[in-house]
Amino acid sequence: MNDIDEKLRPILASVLHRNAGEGEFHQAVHEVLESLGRVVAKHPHFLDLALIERICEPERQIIFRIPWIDDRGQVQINRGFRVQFNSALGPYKGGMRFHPSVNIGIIKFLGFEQTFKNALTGMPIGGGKGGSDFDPKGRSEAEVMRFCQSMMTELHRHLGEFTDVPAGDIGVGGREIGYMFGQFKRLTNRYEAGVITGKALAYGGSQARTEATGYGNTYFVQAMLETRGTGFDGKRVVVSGAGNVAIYTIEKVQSFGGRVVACSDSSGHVIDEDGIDLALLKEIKEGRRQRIAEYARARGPRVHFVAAGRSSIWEVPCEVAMPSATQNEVSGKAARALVQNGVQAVGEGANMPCTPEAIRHFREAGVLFAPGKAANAGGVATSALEMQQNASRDSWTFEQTEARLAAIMRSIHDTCATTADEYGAPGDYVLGANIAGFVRVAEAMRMLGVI
Ligand code: NDP
Ligand code: 2IT
Repeated sequence: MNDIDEKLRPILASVLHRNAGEGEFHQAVHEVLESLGRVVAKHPHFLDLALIERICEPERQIIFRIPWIDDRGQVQINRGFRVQFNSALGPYKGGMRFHPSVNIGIIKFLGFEQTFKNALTGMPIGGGKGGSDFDPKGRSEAEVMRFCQSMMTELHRHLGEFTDVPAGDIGVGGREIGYMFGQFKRLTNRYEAGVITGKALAYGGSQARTEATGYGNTYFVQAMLETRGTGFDGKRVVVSGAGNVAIYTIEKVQSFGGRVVACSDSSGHVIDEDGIDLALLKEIKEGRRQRIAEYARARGPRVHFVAAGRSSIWEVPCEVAMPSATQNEVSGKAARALVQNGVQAVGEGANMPCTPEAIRHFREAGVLFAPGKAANAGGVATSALEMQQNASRDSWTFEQTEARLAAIMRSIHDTCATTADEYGAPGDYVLGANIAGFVRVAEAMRMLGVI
């Protein structure tokens, strides 16, 4: 608690007490409150009206049963969640995660982060998150469809283009979004395209939404590197994960001249000194839905597969690290290895992938560090562009949409940098992102009264 301003300590104590056992949520709140001491010192009115207490309390939390029948005729039960965190700036907006680790604390941390992230985009979207402990791995197409339909049978009553707009996250991609939208449309008898984003182009999706999170993180890191007179060209890069965010990070880094030498999934990582063959990775991961060892097998003896638990992907030397798998995947030990190997910049593609200890190491070593709520905001920003296209029954070209994404990422970078300067911590993107996101949400909440 010593790193928190004393006026904010009772707020954190109350969050810890009222959300017992929700470690990831505690971690996310702690990190934001650590930054807010400088805000309340300069602008004490943010302590009024319980603004900070209210921002830490979700507006609504929905937990429900999802029954479905598997291919053997057995009834399966999963738990569904939607945390509608904050709607001061617009309808709740944020993805759905399907992963066996999902619980209320994880969805709450993601919804909390989303609120500040969405504020940083400058777009009219509030924060929310949802998901289920359903594990899509090894499930047939028909099982995934039945599960998505059962989930939406309950969830649809809480959604709407002006109420709450889900999208994808871990375990939820174009296929799942299609099944969820199909069931929403059937239950409501409305073609309300703006109720969900990440749709395929065939039925109201946006160009560049699939690429947006990975591309956006790459734009953000490029902007950080430029502040030190450098860029991706010729740099060794490690990207963890091999899902949506990782794949399109690798694509953009390669187009900027970087060499991505390693990526991973939960079973381990591969090291490819010639640079990841992206067409092959896409075929294995997006097409065949296979494990990452298959990439090493297909590439031949020059590529190594290292099973999870043997050694960490973060021990592979690199100049830029872009963690794009899941929360707390970069430990203090991993950060020390990265720093020892000369890492210059870290861009969080995933949500909260670096532990507080890891962030401390990067900060002390002067490593450029982009926090997820700023660096991975390109995905949700492009979701907001998808909502905009749906509302005006329009669709833009890839080039137009990507140009908007690039401008948004530049603007988020500059907002974080200037906010950090203004609050006496130049180069501290964590502080800049937390403060700029908080101020935008808190100002709107103040104007809307005590609700
Ligand atoms: P995907 O499901 O497409 O890919 C996730 C990748 O991370 C897979 O390679 C997966 O491996 C790995 N992974 C997931 N959980 C774990 C775990 N517990 N341990 C080790 N590896 C794991 O998800 P996304 O790419 O969409 O999401 C990745 C991260 O980016 C998440 O933190 C998400 O919240 C964040 N994010 C996503 C956005 C989006 O638009 N999709 C936007 C902003 C942030 P395996 O297949 O073996 O499980
Ligand atoms: O964490 C995230 O920002 C996402 N999973 C994307 C959310 C969205 O609504 O596009």
